[in-house]
Amino acid sequence: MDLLSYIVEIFSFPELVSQNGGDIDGLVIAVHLLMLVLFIGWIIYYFVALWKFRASNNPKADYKGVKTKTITNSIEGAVIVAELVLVVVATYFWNFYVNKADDFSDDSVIRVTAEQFAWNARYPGADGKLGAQSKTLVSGANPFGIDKTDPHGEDDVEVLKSDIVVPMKKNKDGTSKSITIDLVSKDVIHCFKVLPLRVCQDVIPGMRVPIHFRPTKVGRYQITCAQLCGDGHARMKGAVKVVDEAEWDEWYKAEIEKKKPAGDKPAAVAPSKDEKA
Ligand SMILES: [Cu+2]
Repeated sequence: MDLLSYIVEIFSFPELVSQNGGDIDGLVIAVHLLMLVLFIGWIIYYFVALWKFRASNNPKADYKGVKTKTITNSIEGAVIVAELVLVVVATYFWNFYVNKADDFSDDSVIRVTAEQFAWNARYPGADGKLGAQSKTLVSGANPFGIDKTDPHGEDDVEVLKSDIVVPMKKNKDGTSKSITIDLVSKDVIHCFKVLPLRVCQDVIPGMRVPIHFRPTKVGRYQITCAQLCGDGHARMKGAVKVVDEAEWDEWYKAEIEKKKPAGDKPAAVAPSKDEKA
């Protein structure tokens, strides 16, 4: 019994904590069912061929083979049908997701920068907007290429090589609000893979690739880099920490506070400026 439950467990899907992740699982099941049908079809064909062309029935080998075009036509037909199904289904879903993209409210946008071999996050400050970032500005002093001339960037919160904290907020109808993570890379191609969220997206240098998900359960979920990105690839682990709204507010406030020491000074300096005037 233990063995059976173990077998069931290793063939089951990993924990699901994403509202739309079930669609991915559905697609995986559909592809496997299609493969099962093809597998059974070819096995039947194999045994029919073995039986029909057995040595006792055909003592002399026929080197000319089949002369009719039935087999060739049916195989070509099957290939055309399979391709058509793929193109039609793929186009339908592509169209569906492209047009539905507006539904993602972008309530929380977090920029995640991948580097050899860590994940870094940047959150918008009080203005709710992230400062501009460009690969052309990357230098030793500015590892993430932050555009210092963009005022939106001044109050941004940076969390380096630590858990990427995301809030689990609910809509009035009980559904989860969408989180958008903008993925950028500082150096080479990485891949942001979080199995329980059913997210797996390549992070490509020079591109900003947004991903969307709606977390449904608080917890800490491992990020695996799913692209071989260098000799430290195997240790390029991180975590997405999904927290409830209260914990998020507390965490975010604390991060803003951390930036305060520098921010407090202008307030103290400001009156002296007035005095001068
Ligand atoms: Cu990597």
